[in-house]
Amino acid sequence: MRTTVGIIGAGPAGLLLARLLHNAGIDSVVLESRDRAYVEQRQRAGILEQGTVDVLRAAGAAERMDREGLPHDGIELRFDKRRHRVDFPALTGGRSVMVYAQTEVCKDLIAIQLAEGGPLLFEAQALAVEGAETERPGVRFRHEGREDVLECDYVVACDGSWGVGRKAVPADVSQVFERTYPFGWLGILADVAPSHDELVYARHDRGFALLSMRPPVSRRHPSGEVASLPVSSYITRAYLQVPDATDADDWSDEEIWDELDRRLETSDGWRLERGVITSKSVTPMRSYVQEPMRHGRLFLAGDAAHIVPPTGAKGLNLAVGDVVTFARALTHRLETGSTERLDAYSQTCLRRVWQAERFSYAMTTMLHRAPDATPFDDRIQLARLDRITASHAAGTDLAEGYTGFPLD
Ligand code: RFL
Ligand code: PHB
Repeated sequence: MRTTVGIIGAGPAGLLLARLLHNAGIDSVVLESRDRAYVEQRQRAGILEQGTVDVLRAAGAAERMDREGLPHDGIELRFDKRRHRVDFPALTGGRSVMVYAQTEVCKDLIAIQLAEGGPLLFEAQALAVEGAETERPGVRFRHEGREDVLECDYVVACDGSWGVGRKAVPADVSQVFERTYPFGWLGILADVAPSHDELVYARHDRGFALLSMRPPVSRRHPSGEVASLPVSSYITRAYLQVPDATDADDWSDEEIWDELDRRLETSDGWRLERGVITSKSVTPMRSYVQEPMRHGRLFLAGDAAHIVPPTGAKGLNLAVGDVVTFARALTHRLETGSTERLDAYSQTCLRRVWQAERFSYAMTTMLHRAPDATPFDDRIQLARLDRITASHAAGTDLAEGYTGFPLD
């Protein structure tokens, strides 16, 4: 099997890359180890930055997002039972974000790819990247019980944090920067309308809590038409900071609601609506960057190269930035013969990656309570939050980081 760009992984990075290359007239093959249903149902991100929304629109993959996604113009910070709204457009000159789940982005991109794109093979597991330093790299993979090699001009590893792409970069040319946090997130989905019309990020002495939302699972009218959806039709997505290595089953539904109630409480009588919890899982928190993001003709993109803790809602958006950078660089190479932009890929991506790492780290440390936190640390967190409420400059810094750093 032979193609121009071999893509490992059909998460948001691999799927969007295939779409961008198709639009630029460049052929690719996507290898995905899981089946379609698994990829389409894996619960993850929920917030798209303005730049991600713009890229999906320009790629012709935003029709459903524009109908069903919820544009959000701000978030609420809660601490000391107080509420403070951060107004994104007012602070950033008109930028905002979109609530539209990663599952839906993937479903949309898969449908387009299967209808008009190049091959997308499910249950095709990449085993190794070969010849990254040569002109003819390849991906050895297993599909339908047989081993085969996908020969390519370029390989882009979009295979997430546990993939094989990153392992093909020799240890002596790569450097890893990493931080783990001594806590995780217990995430739930619940069949009840969100209790607030924007996301709520809460700092509490008992730990962090986040109130978010998702579109309802069934959204079609009998006519087949899809209506534009009011927030009241959405369901609740919420997270609680929990100790490292917590088992989701250690928490009963009632305990989860009680804890959300405590951490989200305000002094103005706001109420949290409860409902049936339909999903519960725990995610560890990690910051990770592997440099460089390119080795010969192998390029790393998305979670394959970097992880951020989810507090800043940056992971999916960074993945989008990487593949846009690669697609533009390869298009430039094919149009002009110059490898200048491909050569600069790692440096171009890493600048944005480190800004997102910084932002996610700052949000995480401002809002979570470390197990060894001292009263001094608590006061510093409150002072950081208070600064955001009191200073236009501090509010702008948060709003610019949240709505996203520019792609260029
Ligand atoms: P993915 O989505 O992990 O996709 C990688 C794909 O590669 C496949 N794969 C292989 N295929 C073939 N051969 C192999 N050997 C393979 N090994 C792996 C996998 O099956 C998979 O399909 O990586 P990608 O595309 O880089 O996308 C990254 C995002 O998924 C991730 O950064 C975000 O989900 C992070 N994230 C959030 N990001 C945001 O921008 N906004 C958010 O609000 C947000 N919230 C979150 C999050 C991540 C979370 N978790 C679960 C880590 C909330 C949570 C709870
Ligand atoms: C989500 O809705 O899953 C979500 C929202 C904001 C975050 C992280 C996750 O910062």
